[in-house]
Amino acid sequence: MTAATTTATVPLTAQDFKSDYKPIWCPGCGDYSVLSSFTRAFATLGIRPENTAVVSGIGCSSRIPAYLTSYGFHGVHGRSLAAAAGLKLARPDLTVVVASGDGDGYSIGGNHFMHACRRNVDMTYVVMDNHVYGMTKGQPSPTTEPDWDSKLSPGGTGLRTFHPLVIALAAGANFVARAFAGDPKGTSDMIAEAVRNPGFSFVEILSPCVTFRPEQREWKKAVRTAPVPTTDDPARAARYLMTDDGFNTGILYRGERKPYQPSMGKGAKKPADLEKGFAI
Ligand SMILES: Cc1ncc(C[n+]2csc(CCOP(=O)(O)OP(=O)(O)O)c2C)c(N)n1
Ligand code: SF4
Repeated sequence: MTAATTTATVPLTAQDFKSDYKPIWCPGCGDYSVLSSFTRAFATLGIRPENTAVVSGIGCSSRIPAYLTSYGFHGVHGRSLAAAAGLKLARPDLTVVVASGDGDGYSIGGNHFMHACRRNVDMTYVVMDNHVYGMTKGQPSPTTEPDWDSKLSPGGTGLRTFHPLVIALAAGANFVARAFAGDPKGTSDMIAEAVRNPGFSFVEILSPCVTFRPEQREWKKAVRTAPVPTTDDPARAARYLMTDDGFNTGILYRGERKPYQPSMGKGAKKPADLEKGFAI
């Protein structure tokens, strides 16, 4: 970002949100496109890097904060939502976006996922789902098809898949959407909408891992816009999602739950006072 663009009056472009670090993802990885959707969404929202924090865990997808000029926190595997919730509660003025993968978010972080939906802290959770652990070389994840045959899971796991969108609805997420990395404009619009929506917003992005799941290059032929309008009825959205094939994109649910706000009344400690307790 140039010095001229650091003043609040100058509108920022997507480029202003790109850091000088070059992504090291495999050529063709869907995460490149998701990164562009992040920067495009941030520019559209008119937010500023100094007022934005992107928090992640571990995985190829979780590298995203390093490639952005916003504040970033690349934490431990599966714990991004806990770190992000703490950050948002301590600094409600920041726009907080969390980036994750299906291993990071639904396996080791699965418990945090459900409770983040339930708590409804005002932040946006973006999961790049490639139905595999990419970073650790191709183990099956909770969203891997039961019959996916690979060197590490000969004959497939035989396990039914986790259904992230339905689980998010059942647990109380306030915004539930599915996007496809191959549609960067649609994905950036969806991320921007998710950030605008108060409360916990969840955007699942189908983001192909071309190295361990090369067949996912064909996803572009399977994805389509969901033939149903956005609903404010979680049961209706869940019923639809339970029977779809996982390739319908769009904002499937938008609710009106009030975001969680901790009590700041009499006796409540301010973050600065809490920090004093840890001073060495
Ligand atoms: C506590 C802990 N357990 C396991 C690992 C090893 N590990 C690193 S990334 C990863 C899976 C990442 O998969 P996913 O979230 O789907 O991201 P992708 O690489 O596919 O984007 C695992 C198991 C770790 N870093 N820390
Ligand atoms: S291993 Fe898969 S997810 Fe990781 S960078 Fe390569 S293509 Fe992307």
